[in-house]
Amino acid sequence: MLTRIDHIGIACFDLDRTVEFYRATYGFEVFHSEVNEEQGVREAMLKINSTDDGGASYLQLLEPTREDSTVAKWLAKNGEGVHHIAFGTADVDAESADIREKGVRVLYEEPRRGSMGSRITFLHPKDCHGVLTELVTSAPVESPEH
Ligand code: CMX
Ligand code: CO
Repeated sequence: MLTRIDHIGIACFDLDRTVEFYRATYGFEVFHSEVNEEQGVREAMLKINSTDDGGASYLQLLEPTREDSTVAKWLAKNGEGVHHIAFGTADVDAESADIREKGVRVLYEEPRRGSMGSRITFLHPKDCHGVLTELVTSAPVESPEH
């Protein structure tokens, strides 16, 4: 089951300036930032709200780290803007298998590492009415030690 909007991915040329726009305009603060070399992005996650499945919804601001990355290619073609949407699920493996059976191309054989230790995969935008769609299972919340 897909239970929340996990994030909206927004491609930008300058992460620091874009973070500052979201802070100054809306008051959103950076919850987490990291570089994901496999995906070729430097990213900032701005937490917007918690969700009733125990997760949260974020904006994911993305700046490419290399010219041959998917986000760099997309920015060169389209300029800045909304790059993808991501749905949250407790079981990205099961969701991927179900959706693949429906004839939608799931881009990865096995989910890969996403923000904050999550596991992610993508659905091809050409099979999703033009929307690059990501599926996310968050890393388990560490339980306090007893
Ligand atoms: N949204 C909608 N359509 C898109 C798109 C996007 N983000 N990216 C590409 N497309 C469309 C293109 O417009 C193009 O359509 P036309 O043929 O009609 O022009 C078609 O898809 C092929 O595009 P392309 O520029 O040739 O790009 P590629 O096929 O090389 O790559 C894709 C497209 C989806 C396979 C690639 O972007 C991908 O693997 N994405 C998943 C990984 C990713 O996006 N990582 C960055 C985010 C990381 C994170 O969220 O953590
Ligand atoms: Co994403």
